[in-house]
Formats: sequence, C-alpha cells, structure tokens
Amino acid sequence: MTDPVRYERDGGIAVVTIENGPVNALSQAVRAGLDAAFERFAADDAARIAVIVGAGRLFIGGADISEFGTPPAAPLLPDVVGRIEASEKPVVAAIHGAALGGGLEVALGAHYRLALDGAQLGLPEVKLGIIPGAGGTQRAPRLIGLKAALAMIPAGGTVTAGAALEMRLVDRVAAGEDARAAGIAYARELLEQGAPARPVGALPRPVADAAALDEARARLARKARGEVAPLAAVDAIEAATRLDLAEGLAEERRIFRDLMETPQRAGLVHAFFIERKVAKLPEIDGIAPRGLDAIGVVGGGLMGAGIATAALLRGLPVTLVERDAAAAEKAAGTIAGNLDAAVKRGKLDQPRRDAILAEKLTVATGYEALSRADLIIEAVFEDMEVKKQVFAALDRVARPGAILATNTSYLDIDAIAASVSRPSDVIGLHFFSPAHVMKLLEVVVADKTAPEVTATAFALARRLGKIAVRAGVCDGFIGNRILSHCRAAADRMVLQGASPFQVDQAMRDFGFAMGPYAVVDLAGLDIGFLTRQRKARDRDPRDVVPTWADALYHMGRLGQKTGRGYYIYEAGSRVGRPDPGVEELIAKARAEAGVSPRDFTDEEIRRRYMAALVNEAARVIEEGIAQRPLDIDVTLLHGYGFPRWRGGPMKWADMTGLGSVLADVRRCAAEDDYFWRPAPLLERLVAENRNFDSLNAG
Ligand code: 3H9
Repeated sequence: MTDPVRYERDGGIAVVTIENGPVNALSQAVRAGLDAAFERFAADDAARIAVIVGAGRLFIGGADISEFGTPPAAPLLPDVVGRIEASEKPVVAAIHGAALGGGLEVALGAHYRLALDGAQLGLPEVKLGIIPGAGGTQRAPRLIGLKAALAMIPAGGTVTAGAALEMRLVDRVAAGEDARAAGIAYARELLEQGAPARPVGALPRPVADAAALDEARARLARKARGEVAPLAAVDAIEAATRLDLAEGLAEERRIFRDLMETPQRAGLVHAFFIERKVAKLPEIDGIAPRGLDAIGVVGGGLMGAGIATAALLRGLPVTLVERDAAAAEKAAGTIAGNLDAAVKRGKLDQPRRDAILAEKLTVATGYEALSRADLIIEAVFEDMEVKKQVFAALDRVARPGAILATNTSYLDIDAIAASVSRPSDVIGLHFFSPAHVMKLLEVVVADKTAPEVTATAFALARRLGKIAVRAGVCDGFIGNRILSHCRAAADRMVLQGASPFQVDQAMRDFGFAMGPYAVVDLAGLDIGFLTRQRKARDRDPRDVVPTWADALYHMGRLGQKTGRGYYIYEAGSRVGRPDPGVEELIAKARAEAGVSPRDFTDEEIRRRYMAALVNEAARVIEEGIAQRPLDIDVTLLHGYGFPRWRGGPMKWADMTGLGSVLADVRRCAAEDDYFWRPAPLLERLVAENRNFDSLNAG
C-alpha cells in the first residue's frame, strides 16, 4: 500500500499531503503518517513553514468511521493534533471541498487556516452520536467564541468558507480550485511577514455565559429530543469556559469515550453506512442508467405537483399533463406555490424561481406533449382501471426507451406492466408526500422491469437528492405494508383497553416523530377508511376493524384537514389535543366486541408495537419485498419518522436481541395466535444465533 501521507518540500515550505481516498479519512495509517510528517518537519532545518493539504476532492472528511467500535490504535488523533499545534514553526491548513470532524480538528491544530471558496467546514460528530474528540470542543470556542460554538457543534452543522471567515474559523478565503497552490502562496506571504507559530490552544478561554448555555440546552432538549450527544457537546463546550486547554481536552476525551460506547452511537453510525449502501444493488452493479433530460408527469394533484417540483428544483425540465386546461392551470399554481415556499425557506432565490417557471415547466392537456420525455411518472387517482387507461395512452405516445413509472402506493405494478406493450420499461416510483420535501423514494421493481430501468430510477433519486430503496411488488410495498401491520397491532391494543393517546405518547417516548394515531390524523381518516373498504373482501373474521375510526370518518372528522380526528386542532395548529369523544367511541366498540378493557403500561405498548413491526419486517425480507434488512431501516428512517439514533427497526432489534423480540411475539401469540404468528425468518435467525445485520453483508 502506498503511504497515505506525503512529505515534500517546495523551497522552505514543507507540503504535507493526505491521500486516502475517497474522503481522506483519518485512519490509523493517516494518523501515523501525519505524526511522522510533523516529526520530520520539526527536524527539517530547510523547512520553515508547513502546509497541510488533502488530495482529491476534499481536505479531510474526518475520523475513519469504520474504525469506530474497535479499540483505538496509536497514534490517537488528539495526540497528532497536539503535535501539529506544538510545532515551533508555523503550520497552514489549506482546505478545499470539506473539512469535517477530525478534519477540521486537524485544521484547528494548524496555526493558520485558508479555505477555498465553496469549501464546507463543520464538526458533525453529534450526527454520529459522539462529540468532537480531538480538541474541536476546546479549540473552536477559543477561536469563534461561545455563542458561535454553541450554534455550530451541538447541531453538527457545517458552514461555508465565507461564513467561516466571518466567524474567524478561517483566516482567509481564496478563489480557484487548487488548494495546494493557494496554501503555498499563503505560506510564502506568512514567511515574508515573519509570521510566528500561533496555536489556537494558547488563546484565552471563551467567556462563560450561563444564559447562552441554558438557552442552548433548552433548545436541544426540544429539537434533538431523545439524543444524548448534542447535550454532551454543550457540556464539553462549557468545560472550555472553565478549564485550561489540557484539562479541557481531557474532559472532552472522557465524554467522547463514554459516547463511543452508547447504543445511540452504534445506531447513528449504522444509519450513516446503510444510507450509502442502500443504493448498492447487485442487480444494477455496472449497469449504465438511461439518459434523463426531460421528465413527464401525469396528474397535477398534490402528489404530481410535488413530484414536478422536486424535479424542477434540481434543474430537470418537466412537462405535466392534466385532463383539462383548468386542472393544468391549477397544477401550475400548486407548483408555483411550492417554489414560493422554497424561496421562503431560503432553498431558492426569486430570479431562479421565475426562470424555472418560465423555462423549465410546461403544462399541457394532451398526452402527445410527453412524446419526448425520458421518464414519465403517473400520479393519478389510485384506481387500477384509471391507471391502465393512462398507461395505454403513454404506451401510444412515449418514445421507445422512455421509462413509464407509476406513483401508486399499493396497486399491483405487475398488472399495470402487463397492460402495455413494453413491460420491461415499467417501474414503480413511490414518492412520499410532500414529494418535493420528503427524502424517501421507494423504487418498486416489477417482475419484468429491465435492470437499466431500475438503475435509471436510482440515478433519478440521486439527481433529486432523494434516498432510494428497492422494493418488490406487494400491497403497500415495504413501508406502508409494515406501517399497516403496526397500526393493526395498535388497534388491537386500543380495543383491549389502551387509549390511542397513550399509544401515541408511548411511541413518541420511544423516539418516533409522531405516534401512529397522530399520523392517521395527518394522512386523513378517509385514507384509512378507503383502505379498509378496499381490503374488506379479504378480511378474516379474526381481524380487528377499528369501527371507531369508521365512525369518525362518517362524522366527517378526517383529521388535520377538518380540524378534528383523533385530536382536536385549534385554528391552524398542527398539534392537536386529545379528543375525549374518541374514547367514548372506542368504549362503544369494546362493548360491541364484548371486550372488558384492561390497562396497558407504556412499556408493554412499546414492546408490542415493536415486536409487530420487526415480525412483519422479517416477513417482508423473507418474501423478497425488501432484499436486505438495511432497506427496511432506511425506509423507516426516511419515510416514517423512526428515530435515527436507534439506527432503524432492524438495528434496534439486533441491539435489543432477536431472542427477546421473538419471545415478545410468542407471548402475544399465546393469547392471539392469528395476528401474532412468528415470522419464520425471525425464528431461524434466533435458532442460528444470528442477527439481521448478518443479512446485510455483500
Ligand atoms: C470524527 O471525525 C471524530 C473526531 O472528532 C474524533 C476522533 C478522535 N470514515 O458520503 P459519500 C465513505 S467523526 C470512513 O458517498 P460524498 C462512505 O462510506 C467523523 N468512511 O461521499 C463512502 O463509502 P462507499 C466526522 C467514510 O462525496 C465513501 O466514503 N465526519 C467517511 O457524498 C464516499 O462517501 C463526518 O461525519 C469517514 N469519515 O460526501 C463526515 N466519510 O463508497 C462523514 C465517508 O464505500 N462523511 N466515508 O460507500 C460525509 O459527510 C461525506 O462522506 C462527505 C463526502 C461530505 C465527506
């Protein structure tokens, strides 16, 4: 293996280059290389100043995350940074692309920092369940002050080079692409000025500010509910206000090590890696996607307009077809509204918004307008006959090789594909509402879908900034199928005596963004009612039908959109208060079913809900609807408000112990062996003493 750190000299300037693709992570070999380079620099009398640069597309992406969970190997990063800082001769960090986590900490160990325009700098460690562990919490506050450090580190955010200059995180911003040249030029200037070594650690402690610390803690308790690292980051920053550097570094290290051992760290690191692995599928390995230069959308309702917006925001031209001029105009209005909201959120500027509407969006009323599209997404009413009609029209007008996608959330895509002359071009693209905001995209691969069509769907997701998960065809695909099973488990508990509000609270306490009944209110009780109607034919007498939800539907209480569902929403509020009337409807349902209610503890609710989730997820894997457990984790994290710090439900199950989850399923099966049939895959993994993660390999 070639040495990942190079030491060269350009006159009196030592250039230390880190080359450890793809992100120059600070692996043991890099740490050892940096250590050796700075030992050499100290001894190299011809070198008067050093410049640290990263080879490739960025400076340093941070510590090597794949080393987490293994015993740390010397030299440790804090010691390497300490050695750089202690250099008697000045050291410059020349940053391009990104300096993240340990990467920024290396730069903070340097005495002067230059960043190229466009570089991102940050300490994102809390997103991995830890805090900066190589001096970031002690040096950054000395440089940028307490308030800026409190805004940046506990949120794990990044700043641009320009903002970094303003907050004095860097000393200079340079234009261009060549960090090495910019760093050398800066070093020359410093030499000419006789600039000395200037350790950040020698700066005075940041001034203590109890109010700012309190405010940060209160904000994080709200915003980062359930997470330990952000509050720990505040503790470490506070330590910088009262301890000298050496003591502060020791305190930071202690907190860092403790966090390294937490399940939250394991969950968040799992989330990081699976988000990258989810797009790596053997079936599309090495398969080139088709071109994607023009998108067609059929249907301009909320979903179709949202999909069009998502494409437009990423620079893709969109032609949207509606049934008549009035509907087309309405769709254009919805899209314009979406773009206005993006302008308000600072995601887009007004001139670009205007240009997108003027140049990239076409609305039309005839299918012929789609004849040049590379990929057409149908987002019309969820009815097989309607969809088939749309696909017949697309089959007529679409150019050969165009991809025909359906946004259905449950219909049989194999049947849709079978209705056209080119089934291999048909695929499901299940967006989540609002489609221009939600990150998840289920790519539903039908029986006959061609591999390059699947590859193109993944390429589209990347282009749209979305996370794509491969799913197979079944009612509800991965996410909605699991959700509907969890909801059935919750309905069973409610029928037996739990209140929906208790269920919601218990699951929020577990970490879900919303409880299942608050989600029903958000989606609309009409959706659930129609789904139950649709499935009525296949219903087993042992299925629990939430008749109270049907009653709410018939009363016109459809959830947030009517101001009342399970919860009551005061004018315009998106947070409801429990409606006691719902309890009465449920009491009636219990009486009708001859159930005498019993109490549930929150713990029992959580265990049942999670056991149902994992059990159904195991079936989803076994049936090949999800190919790997990680596909389920990513789906639940990005589409269903599952707490990221738990890594996803399959990671949660692995960490809880599959034996314990299976025992819960079996305990429930003892009283209800219809709903609670243990999934064979779960039983097999337990019998073989394996976990779900063992199925993620490869
Ligand atoms: C830290 O620094 C702790 C210190 O404070 C204390 C130490 C004592 N390590 O994302 P991409 C892999 S904590 C190992 O697709 P992009 C990644 O898995 C760290 N591997 O590229 C992928 O592998 P594969 C703080 C890493 O251009 C490949 O590189 N730093 C690491 O879209 C390409 O990644 C962070 O949290 C890593 N640090 O984005 C930054 N980073 O090809 C984490 C990436 O096999 N990284 N890989 O799938 C990122 O945010 C993005 O990767 C980055 C590049 C913005 C750098």
